[in-house]
Parts: sequence; structure tokens; C-alpha cells
Amino acid sequence: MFSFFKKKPVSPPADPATVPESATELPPVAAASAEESAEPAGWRERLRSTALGRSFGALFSNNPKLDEHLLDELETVLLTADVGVPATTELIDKLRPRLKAREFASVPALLAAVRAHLLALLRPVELPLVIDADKKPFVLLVVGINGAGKTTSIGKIARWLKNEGLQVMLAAGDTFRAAAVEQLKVWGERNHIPVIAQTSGADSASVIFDGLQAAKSRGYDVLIADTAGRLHTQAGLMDELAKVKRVLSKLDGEAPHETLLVLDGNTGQNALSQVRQFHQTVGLTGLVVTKLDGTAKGGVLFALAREFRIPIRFIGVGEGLIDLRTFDAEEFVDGLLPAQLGQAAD
Ligand SMILES: Nc1nc2c(ncn2[C@@H]2O[C@H](COP(=O)(O)OP(=O)(O)OP(=O)(O)O)[C@@H](O)[C@H]2O)c(=O)[nH]1
Ligand SMILES: [Mg+2]
Repeated sequence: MFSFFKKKPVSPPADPATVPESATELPPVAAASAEESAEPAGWRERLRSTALGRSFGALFSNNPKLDEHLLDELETVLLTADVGVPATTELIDKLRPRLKAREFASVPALLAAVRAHLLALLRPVELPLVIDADKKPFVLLVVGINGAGKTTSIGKIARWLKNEGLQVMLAAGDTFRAAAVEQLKVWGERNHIPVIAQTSGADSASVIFDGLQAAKSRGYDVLIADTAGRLHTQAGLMDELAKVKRVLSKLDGEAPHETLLVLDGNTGQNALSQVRQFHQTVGLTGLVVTKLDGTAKGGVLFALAREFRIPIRFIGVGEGLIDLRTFDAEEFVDGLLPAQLGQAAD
């Protein structure tokens, strides 16, 4: 039941090469339990319906000619889908001389090179969340801007951990709005897990402190703390997050053991400044990118991976309880740019 607990530190370093050998990964979210082993319905289709997935499809499935023009179009696709200038330029600059040297025998060979490059970008951030059994309760602090999907992701993560046999408690640290406390309570009820809350307007740090005290005294395995959405540019509100961290560390010097920034996949390049600011204030250990279904462009993960190398723990692919996946670089690239696309074009 507790097989995925890990005895090593929980916040893996950004470089996978330094992850201890004894580390065992959590089972992926999608296989959370027998009764819920059903994958988020059609998550691959959802990824493919992002702007990047659709543009790749259009680019490679229309039997394109293998020439400079194809590279120009690829560049436009990447830029338009928020992959960002540095990552895009790097890729195109690598491909162009190879194309000129006639290294690619066909479009599928070019597509394979694109896939390999994209995968190499994402591999370093493919580090699933690991709950350390020695840290009890293991504290997850969830931060992000308004509406990014924090509370929803907390509900999904809590469900997954509970299905793995862990005792999970939630702390309603978003005290800005009464509705926020209610929303977290609904997730608590759905998952049959307790929620520690005070009235709205209470001090967020004090609610989360209460949560940690309660989780400690009741012997819970995991405490997940919600926080109010705040713009990364609002210094006062960012200071409040720093205070949450300080207060937690009074009860447990290592808490929070994981600080997750939730990013809306639709955010585009602004995601980079969000990561920068939140990281500066609270020291992020992981990212969750939500809403990678439907309208998201889908490319921002590449930009984030290239710029920060902060582990991407999960992706959100819908609003339902099971619409969360452990981030898997290969699966993600496969979803956006299936190898078969190139074969169809041959
Ligand atoms: N399509 C889709 N919608 C999502 C996903 N994750 C969250 N949402 C929706 O995004 C909206 C905002 O989600 P919340 O979880 O309330 O976001 P939040 O960050 O807690 O928002 P605040 O507390 O107001 O800052 C809700 O309507 C969610 O259903 C996702 O992966 N896909
Ligand atoms: Mg919320």
C-alpha cells in the first residue's frame, strides 16, 4: 500500500543524474486505483487538440516537401504555440545545417529529429513527485496566480494520494473569499478527507499552521495547503506567502516539503515571469501545468523546461477528479507530435 513511499529527500534536485538510486517513483496518477484505473478519457486527444498539437498535425500530415520552407513553417508553429524564442531558435538552428547537408532522407526523418530534440528538452524536468514517509506529515504548499487551477489540482492530487492509501488532510489557506473555503470543502467531501478551515478573512498563515498542527497530532501522512491566487507582481501578497513558509517552519523545520506552482497552460510566455517571481519568494520545487485540454497552446512547457529546469510534476487535462497526469516527457511529446504523423506523410 505504501510501496511508493521513498526514504530519500522529497524535493529532487533539478538534475535527474543526482537523484539517489534508491528513489522509487510514485505510481503515475492515472493508475491511482483499480476502480479508477481508467485513464482520463482521451487525454491524448486532448493534448492533440492544443494549438501545438493541431499545428504539428497540419504541418506533417499534408505530405509536405522536405525543404527550407518546411523549417520556416515549423519555426512559426513553435513560436505561435509559446515554445518561446530561445528554445525555438535552438531547434531550428540545429536542424537547418542538417537539412542542408541532406542528412534527412525524408520528412519522417526530420520529424524524428524534432521529436528527439523536444524530448531532450523535457527529460530533465520529468521528475515525479515523491512523498517521503519519513516526513510526516509531508506538507505540500500550493501557490499560483488567480484561477490557475490550484484548488482543482489539490482535489485531484488528494484523490490520487488517498487512493494510494495515504491519510490526507487539506488546509484552506485561501482566506480571501468565503467561496474559496467552500470550494475546498467540496473537494474534501468528494474525497472524504478532512479540511481545516477558519472563516474567510482569517490569516492564511495561521490556518495553514493549524492544519499542520492538526495533521501532526492526528498522525496524517500528507497535508496539502491551498492559498489564495495572487499576481506574482503584487509584492505585499507575495510577502504573505513567504510568511506562510516561515510560520510552517516553526513547527517543522523542513516544511513545506514540496512547494508547487500551478500554472494555467493558456498563460503563454507570462508563465516564465510567474515562475521567476514565485521561485524567488517561496523556492519552488515543482510545477503543475493545467488546462492542457482544449484552448491551451501547449508549448510553454518547453520554454519552462529550458529556462528553469524545475520538475514538472503533473499536467491537468480537464476539470474532473481524474483529469490529472503525472508528467511523462515521452508521453507528452507523443501526444503532441505522434511518430506516425511522419509516416503518414511519407
Ligand atoms: N479545462 C480545464 N479546466 C481546469 C483545469 N484545472 C482547473 N480548471 C478550471 O479552472 C477554473 C479555476 O480553477 P481553480 O482550481 O478554482 O483555480 P484556483 O487557482 O484555485 O483559483 P483561485 O483560487 O481563484 O485563485 C475552474 O473552473 C476549474 O474547473 C484543467 O486541467 N482543465
Ligand atoms: Mg482556489
